[in-house]
Amino acid sequence: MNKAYATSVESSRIAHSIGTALDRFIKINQDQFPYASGELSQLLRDIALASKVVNREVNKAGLIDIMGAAGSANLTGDEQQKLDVLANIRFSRALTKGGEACAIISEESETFLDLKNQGKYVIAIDPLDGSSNIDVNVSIGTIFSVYRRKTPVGTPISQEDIMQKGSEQVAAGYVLYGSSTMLVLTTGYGVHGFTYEASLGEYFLSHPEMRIPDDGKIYSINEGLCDTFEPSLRAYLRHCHSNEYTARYVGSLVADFHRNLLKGGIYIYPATRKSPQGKLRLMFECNALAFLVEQAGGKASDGHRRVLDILPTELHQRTPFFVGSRNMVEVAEAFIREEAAEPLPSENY
Ligand code: AFP
Repeated sequence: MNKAYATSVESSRIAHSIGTALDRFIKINQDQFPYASGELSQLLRDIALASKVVNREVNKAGLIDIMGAAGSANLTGDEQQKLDVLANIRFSRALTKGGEACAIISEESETFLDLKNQGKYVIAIDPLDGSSNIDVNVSIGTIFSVYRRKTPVGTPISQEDIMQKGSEQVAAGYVLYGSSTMLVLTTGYGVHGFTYEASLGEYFLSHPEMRIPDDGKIYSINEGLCDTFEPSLRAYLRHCHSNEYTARYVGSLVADFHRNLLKGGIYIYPATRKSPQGKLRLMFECNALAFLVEQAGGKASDGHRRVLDILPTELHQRTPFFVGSRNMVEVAEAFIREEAAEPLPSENY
């Protein structure tokens, strides 16, 4: 081969490897997966496949009549969007057909779905989080948790299989439908991010071994609700102001979480007057992100205790949520502990 030609090929895009596809990554790392029998790998492939379909639908949301409200409300009173409904169907169908999941609990459904099969895994999923952002073209996401069923295969699904603590997750992740689409995943061996290459129809490993910085300068909270927060939290916000932290709040949990994971920061959805237990759901939103953040070196708390240690008593249970850089979450917790010492915020705001 002519040397000049070889050099030009070398410096061209052809010379660069396309990278590790999700399937390959799962295969290579299968022995690291809990209960490495191949079933969890297949389950993750099923979720990835459904997310590609949802990604396609999210991307054409403005083109066809799937934007806007579906005209119904889900159990927790949120207006269901058409895309919420579509995403719920896509994920449920993929998981049902895949055969590895024995039960699905979804933020969009009142009770769990017993698939009455030989599957060993229970899936908790928020098929499309941040749906109020769909109509305005802002990033949205899917959040999922994977648990191992506790009762023997072949018997009906019981409460014991469904109401598990977050610490019992065997895998968790999210898909961010943003400026690019990413799947971020943990099976308890670190956190890995995969970016979707639409023309190849594949996720490729783009962010191996993700670590959240121990400290950050970003705080993410709906500060418009400030007057309804506990005094201790308002004191923490004054701490953020006096340190000139940067306020960033998309209002799409996955997008806010992802940014803080990469840059360092804290996301808070606290107790408010309207929602004394916070707005976010323990089993559909908080547990997965808590598992991911811990695997990335960060922390997730309800202000007092580790989120992953909370034993759920209701399917749609809510919890206050403080998640992000370890030191920032610990400082926020310290403010919460000192609640009684704080002056009334109305005197200061
Ligand atoms: P929607 O799905 O109703 O848009 O709610 C999104 C969400 O659960 C979470 O993604 C956001 O961080 C949070 O609610 C935003 O809530 P506020 O609008 O009360 O700030």
